[in-house]
Amino acid sequence: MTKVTIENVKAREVFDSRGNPTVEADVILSNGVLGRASVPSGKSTGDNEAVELRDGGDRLGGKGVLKAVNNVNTLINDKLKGADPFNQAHIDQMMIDLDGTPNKAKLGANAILGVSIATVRAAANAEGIPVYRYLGGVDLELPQTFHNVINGGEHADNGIDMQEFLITPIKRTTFRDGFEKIVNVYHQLKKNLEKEGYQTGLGDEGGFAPDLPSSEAAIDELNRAIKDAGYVPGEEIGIAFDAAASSFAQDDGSYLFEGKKRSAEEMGTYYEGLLDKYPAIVSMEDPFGENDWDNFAKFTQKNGNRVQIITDDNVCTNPALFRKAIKKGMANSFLIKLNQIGTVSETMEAIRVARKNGYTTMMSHRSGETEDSFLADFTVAMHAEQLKSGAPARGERLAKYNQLLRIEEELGKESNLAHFPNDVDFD
Ligand code: 2PG
Ligand code: MG
Repeated sequence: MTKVTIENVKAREVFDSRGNPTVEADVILSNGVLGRASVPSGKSTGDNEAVELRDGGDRLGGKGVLKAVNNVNTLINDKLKGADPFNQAHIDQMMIDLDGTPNKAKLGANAILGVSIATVRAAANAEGIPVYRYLGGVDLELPQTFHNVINGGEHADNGIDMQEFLITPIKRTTFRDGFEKIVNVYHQLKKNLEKEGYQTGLGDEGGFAPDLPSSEAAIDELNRAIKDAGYVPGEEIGIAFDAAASSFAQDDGSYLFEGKKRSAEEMGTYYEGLLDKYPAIVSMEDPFGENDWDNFAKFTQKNGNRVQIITDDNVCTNPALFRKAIKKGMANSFLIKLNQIGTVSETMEAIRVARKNGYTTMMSHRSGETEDSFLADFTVAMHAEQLKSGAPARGERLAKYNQLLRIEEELGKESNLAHFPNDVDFD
């Protein structure tokens, strides 16, 4: 049998869910098999994220990605031609070396990630197996999903300072069963907001974007919608939030939150008040800004045994920063975003570092997404216990959840339910 190799790598500019340009990459193998992938884009981005290469200038508000596309079509194509598509680590390393910068600034992480994922797809297609099976092998399970149903912060034009208010199924018999419960709460929430006279337009991640008076009011709405839909908060449906505190952190180390300047200590007390008042809160993300490692660590020491505390902006899916956070005792869970680091292999390394050190992981979409459902397959393949991919609304969010429904059907009895964070004993 002749060896299958990469024949051609090419890219084009397509558009994401916010109407911004992004990279779509194709990897074509010598046997004619195609792998295709498109790249998401964040808004509340951490300083240490790999570089998303944009054209600048006048066209499309400077957000064009033709430079990144050109890098795929020339430099990356020249390098990968003839390479083995089944050696993902080698493919990714060749692109990292070709780029030569610590943060993928030369070729663009958007160019590199597009090709990295498209290579996985081409290899899986060539083997005639689904991506989740190609990367994950056997004994697979569906993740616990977290759904951002009220959008605030940089993801919505309302006055809510925190970015995401999420609900998650705790008790469920299957993935579908849990997802149906979330859909019921989502519709109940809309009814409640309408009754109270709030707008029910959607934010970037498919959640509602009502102009509520405070973040606590948003958590209150979730609690009420869960109950009104007939479920017990904290038992059947849990609550989570992503404060994305970097977006209201000030240069002097304080936080401008809900119209008041507050110290990190005051923010800590505020969060503890929320945890006391709403026992349904099972997980919180980025309660402190990305330069506030000490206060983040202090808060974790005090509260890490009663709630999952995720860090996203501080560590940016970077294995080196994960190690630093672990040493410092910051957070007990890591958010995982492929485009923060820029290759499939490095993302897998980050997940390994987290697991070896007893941190949980939550896979994540970006606020700017495409119809690409790779994240669903990747989450199952990584045996990832948790995934957040937005509300059960808007096509680019549903692309992931609908793919999980298909995967559950394909796995049948093989799929177990994931461990829930509140089953984890942090002591
Ligand atoms: C986050 C993400 C995803 P963005 O902060 O966790 O929800 O937002 O993609 O805008 O960085
Ligand atoms: Mg975040």
